[in-house]
Amino acid sequence: MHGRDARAQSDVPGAKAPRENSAAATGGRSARQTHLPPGRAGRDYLPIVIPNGTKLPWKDVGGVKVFHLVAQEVEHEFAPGLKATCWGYNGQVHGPTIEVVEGDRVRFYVTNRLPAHTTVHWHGILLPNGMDGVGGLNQKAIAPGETYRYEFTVRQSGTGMYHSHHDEMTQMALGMVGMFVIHPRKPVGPRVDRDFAIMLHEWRIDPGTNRPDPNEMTDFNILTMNAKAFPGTEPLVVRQGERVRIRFGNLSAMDHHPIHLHGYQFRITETDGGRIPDSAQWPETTVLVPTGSTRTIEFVADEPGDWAMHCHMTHHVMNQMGHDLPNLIGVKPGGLDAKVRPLLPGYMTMGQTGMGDMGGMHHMPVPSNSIAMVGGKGPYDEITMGGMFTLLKVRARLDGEGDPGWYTLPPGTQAQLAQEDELRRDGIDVEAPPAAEPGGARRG
Ligand SMILES: [Cu+2]
Repeated sequence: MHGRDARAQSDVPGAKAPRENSAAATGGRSARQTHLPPGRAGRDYLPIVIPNGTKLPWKDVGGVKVFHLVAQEVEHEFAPGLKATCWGYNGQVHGPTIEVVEGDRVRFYVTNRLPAHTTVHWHGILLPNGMDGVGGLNQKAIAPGETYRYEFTVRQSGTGMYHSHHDEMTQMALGMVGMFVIHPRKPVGPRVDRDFAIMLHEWRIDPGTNRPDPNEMTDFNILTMNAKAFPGTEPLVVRQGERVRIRFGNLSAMDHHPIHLHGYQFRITETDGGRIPDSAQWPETTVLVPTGSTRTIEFVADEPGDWAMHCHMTHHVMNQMGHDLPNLIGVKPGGLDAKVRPLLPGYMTMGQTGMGDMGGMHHMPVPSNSIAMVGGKGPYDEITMGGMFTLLKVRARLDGEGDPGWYTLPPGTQAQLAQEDELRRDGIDVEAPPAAEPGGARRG
């Protein structure tokens, strides 16, 4: 017996992992004797929550979890005002999340309703070679109209993904990706109260067009969490004191995404290679999710409020931003606008103070089927963010599972316009700020 068999056996109590070349591994009769009964929500695991997302249903057929995945064209809304014709699964972009339990026997029927061939690769999932889904290498590609069957026993726990592995560049750029969450059969690590999954992705959708452009290599202009760009993203809602897990997957074409959570320190507890031993976890406030990877974080939500969570690449929190703009910061247009208007009615020079005024609330007109570069409605002002941005809403009390609305700040805990008497009291002269001290020289 080699090491891989030994590990798989110890990971799945009571389940004998099939060797790669055994009848079990190739879907033969003995395979059905090696798996465990289908894991059930509530009894075997806490179901995950997918903001803006869906799950793929299954049925129990003789102790096997049977799924049906349909690859097809999907009309998808990225945020109010922006729709595009994408490719996805079962009417969803991205595909519905697959949620199973270690030791489950799973059977996926994959029907291709696209105009092109496709396959499904189960990314990060340990399985027999012939089930790996690389078109041409492990199987014939699934022709339009055909239905293929994939079947294997799940012998790990953690967070994986699935995606097309035929003409990846086109099909993944059009949305053909999804999460594949596997709960452990026996609990691992501290019990969590909330378990979220978020897929990160990037797209090129030129204003006024209605199909993502798969040929784009560098200049992506729609950055999404579960295929939504802010202000289309749904918040993560938790009760104060709960232990929270967030699983991030990234199948962006070209970019890694450093996801920053405000207000908290967390630990990175899992990669797609499995659980990180407690002794090897370290604290972070930003988790880098490389493309082709998953990262899982955990923390106790002990501080109430509305906390921002977003990619920290600043161009990834913009919507449909063109990057070949001249730099207008500090430019004084003078009489320019008046001179240009006879040629371009309604012309107005913009961007002299940045992009903060490009939001939807400042009645900037945008082309049809496009969204403002930034801007969601906040309780105090416009939130000048877009793209890969969402909120963690932590509340002492929750009524139901829905969005609890905006957080009511306790009196005296919010940044305010400074008052004259405060400035006087603290010796602040706004016209004569103190000179900065040298940082490198020894003082005194
Ligand atoms: Cu990013």
